[in-house]
Amino acid sequence: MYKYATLAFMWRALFTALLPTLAACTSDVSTEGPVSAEVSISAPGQNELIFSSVKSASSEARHIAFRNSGQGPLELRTLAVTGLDAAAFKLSVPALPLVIGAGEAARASVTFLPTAAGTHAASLQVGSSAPAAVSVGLYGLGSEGEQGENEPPLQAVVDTLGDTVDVGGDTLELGSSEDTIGDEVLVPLFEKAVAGPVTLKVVARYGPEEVFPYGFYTLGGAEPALNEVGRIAAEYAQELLPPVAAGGVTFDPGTVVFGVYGQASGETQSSLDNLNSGDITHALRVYPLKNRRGNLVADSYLIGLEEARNGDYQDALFVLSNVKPSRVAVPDVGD
Ligand SMILES: [Ca+2]
Ligand SMILES: [Ca+2]
Repeated sequence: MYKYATLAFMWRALFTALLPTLAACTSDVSTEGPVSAEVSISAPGQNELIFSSVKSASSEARHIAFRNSGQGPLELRTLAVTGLDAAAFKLSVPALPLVIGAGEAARASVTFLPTAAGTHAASLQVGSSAPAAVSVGLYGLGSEGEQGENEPPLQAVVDTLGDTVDVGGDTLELGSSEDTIGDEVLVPLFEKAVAGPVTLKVVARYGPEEVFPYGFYTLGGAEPALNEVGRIAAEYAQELLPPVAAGGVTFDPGTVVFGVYGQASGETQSSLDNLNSGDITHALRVYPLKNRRGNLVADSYLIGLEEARNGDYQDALFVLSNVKPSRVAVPDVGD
């Protein structure tokens, strides 16, 4: 499963004076217009790639496309990974310099090979004939190994993802008390915030190696009505940004009040504590979502799920968007 990044370059005819041998190709370029270079990737507004891997093992490659959206040739000159953790990111690039024709693209790939556990950060610097400098943030989470004590703490998970949230501790085990910790808020039930679908996306899994179904539930009947939104395959049980194996990431609850659930280790873990009959009562911790710049993301929450009892709350981590806390009194169900 690859995540693509596209670097789009715009330019003006001034540039053609610097490349006289290519001028014949650019005779139709307008001399008007802004000088700009911009990066766009699959997640709009986030010029970054995120990786995870067990230490001393290589992650899957992420591919980057350098797209020339101008009307004449663009010269790609240098690609370099810089920053404190640059050595952990391996770049595979075409021979440079490389001229990219108008409307065409060149591709490179990046893999993450950490030598230590923890959060890693670096930057891919792109040198080209486009006037503005372009860079892509590279973030990786190394883990000691798979399962149990080898897994990364929830705080390292959210730090790598760029969610500037205090989850309530840097250690693997956060405790399973019903008291809020860190930036946690007690929100057992939600409502849709504005028009359009609600998004429920699994952004990390450090849980048992099994298929993980998840979704939302509604109340009113004798039992909660479960509505599956998606599933993550067993092979993606220990990583950031696992692909969805079945189902999707959006649903539309209309005006109905709902909670979030996941199903791990033969139990259902719900955002409403009274519904949890397994080893753990407070199975989901909910945090208002903040982005890498520290700004709150409107109507969005991080939700960490604990499937058993060790209290690491990263067995699954969701981002739930376009919701607000329900004002409906929490019903007396499940006890
Ligand atoms: Ca756990
Ligand atoms: Ca875990």
